[in-house]
Amino acid sequence: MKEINVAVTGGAGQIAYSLLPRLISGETFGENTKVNLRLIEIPQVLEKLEGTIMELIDCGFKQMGSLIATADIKEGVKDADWVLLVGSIPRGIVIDGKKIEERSDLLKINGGIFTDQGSAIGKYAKPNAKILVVGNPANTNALIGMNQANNSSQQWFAMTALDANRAKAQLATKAGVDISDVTNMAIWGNHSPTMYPDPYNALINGVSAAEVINDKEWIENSYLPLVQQRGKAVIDARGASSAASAANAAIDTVKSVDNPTEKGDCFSAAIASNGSYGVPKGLIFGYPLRTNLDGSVEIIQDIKINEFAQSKINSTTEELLSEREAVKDLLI
Ligand code: NAX
Repeated sequence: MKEINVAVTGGAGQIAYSLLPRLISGETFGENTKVNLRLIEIPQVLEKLEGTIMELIDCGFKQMGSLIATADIKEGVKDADWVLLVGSIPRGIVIDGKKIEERSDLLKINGGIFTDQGSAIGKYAKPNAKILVVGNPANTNALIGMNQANNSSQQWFAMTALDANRAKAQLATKAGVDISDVTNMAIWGNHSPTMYPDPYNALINGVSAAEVINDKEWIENSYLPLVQQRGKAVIDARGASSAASAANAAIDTVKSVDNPTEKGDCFSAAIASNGSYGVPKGLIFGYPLRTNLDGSVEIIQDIKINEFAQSKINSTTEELLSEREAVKDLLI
């Protein structure tokens, strides 16, 4: 059996609870790959993490390799092939007597975490490691981590696959088709309410979804908020943020990066911009991506951007630029 090392931060959190069994069940990395898990948590939570580990052992998956629980990021990411950065500090937490409500404060606090994690990944993870940031604010956390890692042979992603799955589901429901009939769904920009889920280039059975639905008012005024606010709707209903669907999206992303993309389709994740579509270089920006047969991941070019799409792409770019400005002290 082939072996890989997978490091996950936030191992005792609710997303990890759904994610970890699926990483070692053969589903994500294949039946013939043994997965060595390195679970990284803050020291106060290591005891709780033991409970999750007991359950992982009790699942009895034959693809489960070694299991390490640690609060030491260097030990956790050593020789990692994949690093899933799920852990972060949530909005609303009280630190030094102050309730953290502002996005700018959240950016700085989590930014501090991602400087140490990024630098450890750059030094100790494998040279070809792939890193997926789930913890919010995901794009800017990835920007900080990638910057600190300063290792161009590694590849950083921020997760927008949950947004893409939500965007496909809403189109399928509206058009009365199966979700598998919806392809080519791109999420442009930030994993935040400014993201742009693209209904014009998404396809329903090979035809533009916007054309199939043929309701411009719904597409431009109802569809976007439905997708953009779906996370909040889940919190309102469940009293907790999306966990099973977030874990599923992380697995979708790993599989999309590790396997060639079907012809005519794309997958969604945020990666460092190379200037494509006029987005400033280096911003971690959600793009339609493709994995090639040689394993390289590229931004799909020549997608038609109409005026409506361009205005949305401009707004989400502005937001990412202001986030970058807010954390500029953490960038090297
Ligand atoms: P939880 O609060 O259940 O778990 C987070 C865990 O991270 C906790 O156990 C905490 O102890 C740990 N942690 C905090 N700082 C850490 C550090 N420095 N090193 C290691 N572990 C650390 O949150 P959960 O619901 O699992 O969500 C995790 C993150 O995913 C949040 O930031 C959340 O906002 C984000 N999400 C991102 C999504 C995306 O699409 N990109 C969607 C789902 C989710 O909202």
